[in-house]
Amino acid sequence: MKKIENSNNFFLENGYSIIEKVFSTEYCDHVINSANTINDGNSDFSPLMNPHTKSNIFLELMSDNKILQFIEEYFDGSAIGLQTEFFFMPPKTKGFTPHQDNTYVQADENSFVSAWVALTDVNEENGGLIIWPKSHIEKKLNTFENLSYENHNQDPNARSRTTDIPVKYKAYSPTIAKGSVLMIDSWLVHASNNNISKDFRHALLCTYIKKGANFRPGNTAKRKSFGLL
Ligand SMILES: O=C(O)CCC(=O)C(=O)O
Repeated sequence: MKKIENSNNFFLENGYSIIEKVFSTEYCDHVINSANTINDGNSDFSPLMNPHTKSNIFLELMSDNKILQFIEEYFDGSAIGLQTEFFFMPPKTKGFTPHQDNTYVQADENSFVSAWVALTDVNEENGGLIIWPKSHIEKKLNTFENLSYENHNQDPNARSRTTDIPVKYKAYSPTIAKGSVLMIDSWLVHASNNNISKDFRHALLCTYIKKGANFRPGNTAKRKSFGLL
């Protein structure tokens, strides 16, 4: 395993890391307002795919120095953007089933990472993420069809399959403060809780690829790499 002399060691060992308070409350609210403007009063709150193509604020957020420093140290090279997805997650929305992002992206090893930005305080009740620390060590795990397929206001691929997780890995549902960022290894198994609260759970998923690395564009996400600011 690659040795890095700082906080990235925790990420390498555990497959995740939380960068606390990267964005202010005001900035998070500004991002949410921009997403609401793009959604234009629509009563369908399915996630917005690639909102960075509609408003520069998403590209600006994604180009944050603290996040980029973390990622470029991990890549040992330059990072470029791959995808953004904004989640409204209104009350009663079901969460994602357990998955590994690289099952879909099929990127080269150590060349792809996700930054999941909490735009509201998140917890087990309101749709916060569930992670299986250290499960990234397994690389690609088997998946199977999820029979209780239901995904109103959700990504079309959120609940169609699930992952066979070895029992030695234990689920952990971190509380994440508004403006903090969960960094996710491309093979870390993760999911999200159902939102059983009375509030929307806003979050922005940003994915990054190492410059020059291979990846699969995908039929729903339509990934196309792009430069950061
Ligand atoms: O925001 C969520 O509920 C889950 C997002 C996620 O896991 C993903 O897009 O890979």
